[in-house]
Amino acid sequence: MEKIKIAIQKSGRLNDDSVDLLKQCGMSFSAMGNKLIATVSNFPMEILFLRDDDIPQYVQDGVADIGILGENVLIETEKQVEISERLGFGKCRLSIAVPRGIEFTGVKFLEGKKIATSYPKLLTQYLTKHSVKATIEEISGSVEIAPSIGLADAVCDIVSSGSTLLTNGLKEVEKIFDSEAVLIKGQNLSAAKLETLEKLLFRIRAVNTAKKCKYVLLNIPTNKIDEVKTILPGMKSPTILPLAMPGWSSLHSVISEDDFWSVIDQLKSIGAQGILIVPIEKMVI
Ligand code: PRT
Ligand code: ZN
Repeated sequence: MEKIKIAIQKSGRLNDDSVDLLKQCGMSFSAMGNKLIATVSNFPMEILFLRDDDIPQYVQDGVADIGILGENVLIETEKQVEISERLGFGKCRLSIAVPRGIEFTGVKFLEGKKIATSYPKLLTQYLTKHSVKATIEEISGSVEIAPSIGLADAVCDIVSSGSTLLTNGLKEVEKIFDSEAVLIKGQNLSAAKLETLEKLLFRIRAVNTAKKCKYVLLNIPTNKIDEVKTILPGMKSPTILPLAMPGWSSLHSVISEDDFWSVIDQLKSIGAQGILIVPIEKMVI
């Protein structure tokens, strides 16, 4: 396998989750201190720590082979790279917000207005799609203060909990883009590097699939097993083992996080006991 270089954020909101994901994939490295490069000792990989905005350019130019960054930044930088995998962390949205006292009547309200943003390309796409003409005031930080200092009528900024908007007297009125961290790759990777990337993606998928599921063990009266199968219809047959106590069986199964609690409630209501719920570390399907 040929060594692959991955660029991740040096510090900021995506750094911890990117480092954690690589560690959960079994990569052994030290990301301590002010280092710009770390070598993985047990996988052909080198890690470059960069500002997120620079990652698409580095991957396009082949300085890094792959990278992890927010899709919002990827789209905004418009570089020739491809998304290999959506990673499920760093979730946020790009939204239009206006001062709380303003009555927002829909996207046409923005006609002729001034909108402050660090995302001029995504905002332009949105305005063009709705045939709205507005002036875009591009600023690189503290976008949320623009209306209160008279710089703009509205903002277009990243929102996660909404508390930044709230403390600045703004309200979110239109979501224009949903973002999460993505793994990108350059367009001219050699076959040997693509092979290494496939190995990494295999591990990432195993880690991320496992995060969405729980392993459940429970005891159930044997005559209820047909009912269990109707409660867990979507999956392959659960494992059922007889217990030493006559009339009872032990059932092992994997349940998706999404319907986890409702499934547990239903299993309890038909007499399940001794329910054990175990996190899954990796899952290969
Ligand atoms: O130094 P570097 O350039 O690498 O980092 P950065 O300062 O440009 O980015 P950083 O670390 O702030 O964010 C990196 C990525 O995290 C972003 O590109 C998004 O993809 C993602 N992300 C997820 C967020 C947020 N959540 C987020 N809440 N990025 C920014 N914010 C900011 C937002 O700009 C606003 O100021 O947080 C504030 C809003 O948060 P709430 O919770 O108050 O709504
Ligand atoms: Zn940045």
